Amino acid sequence: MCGQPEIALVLTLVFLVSTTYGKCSEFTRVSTTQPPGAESEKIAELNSRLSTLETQIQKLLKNLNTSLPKNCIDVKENGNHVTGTYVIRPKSTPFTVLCDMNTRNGGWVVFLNRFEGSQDFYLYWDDYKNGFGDFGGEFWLGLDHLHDVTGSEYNELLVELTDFDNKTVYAQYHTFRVGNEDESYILKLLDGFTGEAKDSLFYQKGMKFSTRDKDNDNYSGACATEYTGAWWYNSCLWSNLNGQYLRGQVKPEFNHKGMIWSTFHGSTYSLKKARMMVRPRK
Ligand SMILES: *[C@@H]1O[C@H](CO)[C@@H](O)[C@H](O)[C@H]1NC(C)=O
Ligand SMILES: *[C@@H]1O[C@H](CO)[C@@H](O)[C@H](O)[C@H]1NC(C)=O
Ligand SMILES: *[C@@H]1O[C@H](CO)[C@@H](O)[C@H](O)[C@H]1NC(C)=O
Ligand SMILES: [Ca+2]
Repeated sequence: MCGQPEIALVLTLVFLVSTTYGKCSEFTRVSTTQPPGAESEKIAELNSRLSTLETQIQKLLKNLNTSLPKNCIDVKENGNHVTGTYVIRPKSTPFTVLCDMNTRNGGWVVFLNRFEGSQDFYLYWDDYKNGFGDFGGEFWLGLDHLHDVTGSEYNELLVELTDFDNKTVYAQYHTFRVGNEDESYILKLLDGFTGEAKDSLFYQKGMKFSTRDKDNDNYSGACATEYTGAWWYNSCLWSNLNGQYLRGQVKPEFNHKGMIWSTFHGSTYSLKKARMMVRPRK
């Protein structure tokens, strides 16, 4: 990671400061027999050395702050071409993301990854807000982070879907933005569709996010509990990529409850893999 030399420097400085403090207390202990003038001179000198160190630490911390990449395109432009986890800082607080550096020229922040069904996705508002799972397996990055990434810069969205014949199709959107928690992470912007998966998301555009414990949909019942997922439900869905992992064709009673994208195999086929990812658009 690019910040490590700076961290080492900061730690060295912190060590220097603490040893200086150490000397200072030692000095106070042994100095009682010395003339009072010499003592205050030495203290003044130590104080000025301390404030120099403080200034240097501040400067280094600031550099560390501003040198963090804002997104996975920045990470890539810093010379990292390997898919993996990186620390980004799109807004004020840094956090770790998985950057896909291979798909369609790379630079994607992956916010949903499912491929084998080991992670439970029928979870609650706080889980979807904060994220769950792990970057080495299946995960949801979290809506706060998704808002941090897409809330101010214009981002494009890539949805990658794979069926049980290992056929992969894409849905790509030129513009994608999710609101903040006060806006219930509304699917604010969604435009410029292309892709052979066809568009199963536009019906969810403009909708707030709903989970099994928070009904923000446009339906008299609760879509999230009726269709066992968490999504930008309208009344209710053409897609449900956080639905149950049901492995291919399902019985009629599981209609719309699987990990579905209606325009690719319909609402009774639960897909094998799904990924959703964003990057700043050019
Ligand atoms: C680093 O950034 C954080 C978040 O913006 C801020 O709170 C902190 O004061 C910054 N630190 C420095 C040394 O600038
Ligand atoms: C799909 O890919 C997996 C992993 O490469 C393989 O084990 C499986 O046999 C493939 N399935 C089909 C239907 O080709
Ligand atoms: C919500 O439902 C009402 C009534 O069916 C409809 O008029 C409205 O357009 C819907 N809202 C959205 C965002 O689709
Ligand atoms: Ca409702």
